[in-house]
Amino acid sequence: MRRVICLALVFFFLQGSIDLIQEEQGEIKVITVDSTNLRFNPSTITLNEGDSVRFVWGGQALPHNTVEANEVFDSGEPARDVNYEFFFDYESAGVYDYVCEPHAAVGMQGEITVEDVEQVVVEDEPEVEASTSEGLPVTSILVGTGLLVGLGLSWFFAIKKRAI
Ligand SMILES: [Cu+2]
Repeated sequence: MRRVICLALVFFFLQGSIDLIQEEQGEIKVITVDSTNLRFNPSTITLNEGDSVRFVWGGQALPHNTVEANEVFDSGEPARDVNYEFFFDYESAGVYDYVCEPHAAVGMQGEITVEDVEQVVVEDEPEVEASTSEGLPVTSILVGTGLLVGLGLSWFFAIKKRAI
């Protein structure tokens, strides 16, 4: 009976570990071009690691783009219609300055501050393929360890019972 309880506890613990690996979906913050046609709106934003920024405009009188100072992101050639999204992963905390290349000289620029987010288990965003191929060995190790712990506890209780 004790062995069954031990194994049940071990599996409960394992289930908890697996649940922690689930990731939250970040927010998407939208940046457009304001009515002057030469400014980003808003030009300064703060977001968290795991969030995305989306640059969206359509039917503009002048073509625009968005290029980060260190080429972290780049929407490509200036265009009157743009829908460009960039994801800030869990190692991206920092400040990102960007410009619209054709209008940088007249101050069409902005700044994105990405704040650090504590992550309990996962450090990198796992790729879809990697999670299925690497997920199995990790689970096997956890189950193996769990079984050993369960057997150890059963043995401990058996010894204890005999001692009484
Ligand atoms: Cu521009």
